Amino acid sequence: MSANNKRHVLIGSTGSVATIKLPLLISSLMESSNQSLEIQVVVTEHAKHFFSSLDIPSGVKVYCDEDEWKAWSGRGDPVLHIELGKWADIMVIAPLDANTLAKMAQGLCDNLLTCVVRAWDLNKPLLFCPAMNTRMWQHPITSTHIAAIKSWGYHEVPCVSKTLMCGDTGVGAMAEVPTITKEVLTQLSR
Ligand code: PCO
Repeated sequence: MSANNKRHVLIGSTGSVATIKLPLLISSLMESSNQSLEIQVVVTEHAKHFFSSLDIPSGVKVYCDEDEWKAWSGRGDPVLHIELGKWADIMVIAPLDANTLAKMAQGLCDNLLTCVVRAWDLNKPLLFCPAMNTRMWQHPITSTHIAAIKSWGYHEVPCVSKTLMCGDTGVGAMAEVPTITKEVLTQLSR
């Protein structure tokens, strides 16, 4: 917790079209908590396709891979993925796409977001909100990966069935923003 008693929420967003809801998720968390949260965001390079930084509130910093390298030039400099993990009281990955899910399940860490996750303190809650096309969701590797990351105590906010952005209808849509917000606040109150 920070000096101003605000809890620290780290949002991770990946390369699923559901990242269009990132600005909405931020405002929902701010409003539902009566502004009692500090929020920072880590995005993958592909996530950048789906939102505009103009839609992110000014107090919310959005980090990407480039920031990791800018922050470090020599011994003693902070390592961003470690600092963000220490800063956070909770992490929520919304949306979690099939690629980052697979990386997490295998322990891969080739970008800022997956490095934060690879160094995650398992005493702190980590929520993940899968989002992908139904055909990906239904492939058997998906449940194998989800079971692996749940076995470490990560909490799933399950995806829902609806007409997806590509026009297909079926399971694979990210949970609704109010559902995610409620889960974050519940986990923080534990
Ligand atoms: C479609 N893929 C997707 C990904 C998951 N979709 C969703 C929802 C959004 C709209 O409500 C985009 C959030 O459909 O999470 O649609 C084809 S690959």
